[in-house]
Amino acid sequence: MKSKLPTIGRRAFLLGSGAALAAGGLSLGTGLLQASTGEPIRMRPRLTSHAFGKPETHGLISLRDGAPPPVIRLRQGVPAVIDLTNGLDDYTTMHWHGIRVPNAMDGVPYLTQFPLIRDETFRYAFTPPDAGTYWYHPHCLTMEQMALGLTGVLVVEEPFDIGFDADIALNLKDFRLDEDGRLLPYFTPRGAARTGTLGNTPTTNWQLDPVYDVPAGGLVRLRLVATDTTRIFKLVFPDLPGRIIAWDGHPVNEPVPWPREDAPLLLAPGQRVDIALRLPDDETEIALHRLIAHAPQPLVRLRTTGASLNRDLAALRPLSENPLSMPDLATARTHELVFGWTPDGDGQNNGLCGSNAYTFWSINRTPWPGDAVDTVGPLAELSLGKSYVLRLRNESPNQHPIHLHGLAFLPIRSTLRQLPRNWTDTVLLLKNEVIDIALVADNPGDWAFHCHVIEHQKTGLAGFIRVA
Ligand SMILES: [Cu+2]
Repeated sequence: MKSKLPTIGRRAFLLGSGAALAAGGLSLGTGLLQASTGEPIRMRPRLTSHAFGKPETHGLISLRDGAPPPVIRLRQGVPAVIDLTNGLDDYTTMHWHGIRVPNAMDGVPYLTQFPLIRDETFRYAFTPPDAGTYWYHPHCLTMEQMALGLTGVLVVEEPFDIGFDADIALNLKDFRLDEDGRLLPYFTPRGAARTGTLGNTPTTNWQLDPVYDVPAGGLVRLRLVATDTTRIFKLVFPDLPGRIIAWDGHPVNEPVPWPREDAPLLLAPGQRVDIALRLPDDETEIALHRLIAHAPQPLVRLRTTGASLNRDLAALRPLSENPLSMPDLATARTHELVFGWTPDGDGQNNGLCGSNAYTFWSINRTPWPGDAVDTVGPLAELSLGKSYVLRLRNESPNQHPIHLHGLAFLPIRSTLRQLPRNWTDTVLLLKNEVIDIALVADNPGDWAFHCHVIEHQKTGLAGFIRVA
């Protein structure tokens, strides 16, 4: 028999944004939201302030005052209702990254809904088909609102208990601040035309060096979510018994190597990785690291407390399979999509949802000029229920995490490396790499398809794919 903490004790270790879950329910104040009683979850983006080890930074955006957007917990197969009320003077919408929602719930301005003006409410109602780790962020004024903090983790719980003693969501994001805590420009034309404008203040759940208490000898699930607008994280995990259990929400089909300092794991904007870790038996401190200019820097520290729970990784139940359709490669038609640097394009010169007057990037030689456009049609038209291969060809010397809304896909081959065939919604294209991805077009609608380096997205590296 495996040893377990009593229910309340186990739940007390469910951490979101650094706040513990109160016995008897979840509420906004604890940093967790859950659709449990059929009551809608209410979200209201608003301006707030927070201190990142410096004088307070003003002009941030969150759903809470002085704290990061909360972790939302939904249940697989259970309907969720989220009312978004815009508390900002600017337009906004919300997108549920990686969740296979109905198209009208996808939160993409002009493509699936009109953006909200101040105090306007939009009801998002969907039933998450897949368990796993996802996240949410606005899709209008994406650059500004995400850079200012509006990115949150969304957990879809499995229908049964996997057997962890603690479950911690880690929202990885850099801010760009001066010495007095003032916000520096997060969008620069120079950055947008190259790697992007990197932040200088690395945070996890908006904290510089968070430490969480975890039970000694216990099994912890860590959900790492790259919500930064630019940074491709290089992750190093501690030399402890553990394994990567899910990639971009879905249980892994093929093992992903445990990353070490000489071979870090790349986690690009939009991507998630879930790990299971067996904690040391004694009271000590362990850390997960990210490499910054080859130097390891802790992104979270875990302090083991209490008598050892003596748990065994083998006692964990396997994650439940998500209901995904396996593409039929024998009948799949191929569409090629070329990502390139196409300088000096004209953008949509009206600023709608943060559109720029110029573009640098293109898909199939066509720069996406801005959010409210009707001059550019779909990049590909897929027949509902059919299998496809999308050949993603990076003709630029920069890396691009390419994200497709509404559908999950499998990478099936790369010109540069061996890629595990794990389900994903965001695949990192290395410089000059070509990756074939395969999918079944089983969710109808116009699905946004773009680079998740937001400066690239907002200067042309975007478009949509139609499934009908
Ligand atoms: Cu890009």
